[in-house]
Amino acid sequence: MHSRALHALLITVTLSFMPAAVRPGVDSPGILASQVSFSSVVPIPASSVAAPGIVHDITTNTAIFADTGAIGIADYLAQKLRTSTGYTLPVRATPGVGGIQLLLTGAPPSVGAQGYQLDVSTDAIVVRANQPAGLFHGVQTLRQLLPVAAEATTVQPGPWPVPGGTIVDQPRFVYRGAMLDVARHFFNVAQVKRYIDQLVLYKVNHLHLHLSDDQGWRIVIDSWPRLATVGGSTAVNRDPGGYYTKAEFSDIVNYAAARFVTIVPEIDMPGHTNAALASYAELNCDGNAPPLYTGTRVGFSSLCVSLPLTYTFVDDVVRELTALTPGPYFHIGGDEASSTTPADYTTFVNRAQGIVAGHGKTVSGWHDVVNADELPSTVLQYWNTSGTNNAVAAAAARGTKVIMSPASKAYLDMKYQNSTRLGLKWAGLIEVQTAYEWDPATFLTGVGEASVLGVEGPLWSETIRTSADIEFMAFPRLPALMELAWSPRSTHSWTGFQQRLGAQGPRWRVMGMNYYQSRQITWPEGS
Ligand code: TNX
Repeated sequence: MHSRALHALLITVTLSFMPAAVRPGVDSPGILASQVSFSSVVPIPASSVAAPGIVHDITTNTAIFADTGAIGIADYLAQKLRTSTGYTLPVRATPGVGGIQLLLTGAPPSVGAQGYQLDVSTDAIVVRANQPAGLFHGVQTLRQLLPVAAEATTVQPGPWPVPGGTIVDQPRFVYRGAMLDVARHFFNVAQVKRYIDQLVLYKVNHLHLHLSDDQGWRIVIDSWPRLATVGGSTAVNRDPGGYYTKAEFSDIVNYAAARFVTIVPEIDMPGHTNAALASYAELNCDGNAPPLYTGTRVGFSSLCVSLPLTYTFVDDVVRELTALTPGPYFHIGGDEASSTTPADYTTFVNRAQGIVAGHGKTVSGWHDVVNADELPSTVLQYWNTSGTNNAVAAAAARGTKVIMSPASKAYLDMKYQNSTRLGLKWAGLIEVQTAYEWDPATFLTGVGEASVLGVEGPLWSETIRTSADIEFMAFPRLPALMELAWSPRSTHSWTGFQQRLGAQGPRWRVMGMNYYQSRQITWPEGS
């Protein structure tokens, strides 16, 4: 038997992982060998046909050929693979022969703006898409078809086989999101970038940053400097505060954009505003600034709806943040405003929507904003646990789009089990199966497939302080949510997912990530 073909059979190597973090190049080579196949890709592709016995090896001679418009993606892939393979992997303009080809021609129209076709043959690895975003998603699939050692941060011995076949893949929903609460605890630029790098592997294309809350204000606003310097000084439990300068925020936006992730900034209003009210006495109805707050209660603060200065403030904040944010959405929060009267809530949300629209952005908000007069373009983010909400259903019937984040399924800050060290449980315990076993298009009565813009996994950070904490709560539930958001419903299978997800564990190890080793998942031995 040809040694390549033999290798294709032998990549089914029994894994033996050390309980501690893997040290690529130090631990035994077996740690880095793992079984990859078309059936270990998450989210599962819309369609795939394996070519048994066909393998394409990436070798020292492999070049990456890219169409104009795909050079950046080729550089991204080359950089990742150079680190682990040690090969030069030159990036060249098309046309070329063999190697890895990233092409903006020849993809089926059916894959749309975000989908791709991936063909792996003995001759070449070819990714085709109609738009760069599709190529990027195809490259993420390709990463998952390589041995996990390809994710190592030091040079590994190889070989680097990719299983042969064809994948034609496109998303079910256009919006696939994660939310990070940087207000309850602050996460710096490096931590946000690290999370972005982990998210894109599962085809997330929006990162919603919850930039303000009672416990902290996290972005510099030049016309209201004390928001950051005073309001940003605290965090839950008196942990260190922090904020992004405008340059840092732009750095995050650009880093995300280079990975086809749109940043959605949220300034939560009119409730969840104690950090702002504590920074400026004149924003309070009684002219007195409340103390800064480091607890975890919700619903006690409100902007002063009758005060003209409130709208100057909102306009300044929206204008300055909008100038930093190329994406279409501005999230106005709007949740849990229990210290605002219903009439004031409506007045405030209506004016805030007008301000956001006036600055050229589409409003998104927690679904509570349906209690005001939502604009036809406003996107509602549904967070409640109930499968019935007449107001949201009525809005959907009028054409309003909904992002599904039901807390009992999608909240990444809920505990997995009672014994989980991190997290809350007001919306219930969310084991991996619970996160996977629901349908975004049937969860909420009256909000069907056509009304669902997508799915988002919010990670509130009352109990979350480190990157290791973020990873523990997001993995593996975020990939579960992203399979719901990306893969056609016809592919849905818990038993299939248990296997697919298990195959990700070794990859997370090599990437140096923390994750929850759920007993519901078939992890490769020892991982
Ligand atoms: C509810 S649901 C909140 C947040 C909390 C979270 C904790 C919603 C839009 N708001 O203020 O951080 O629960 O799980």
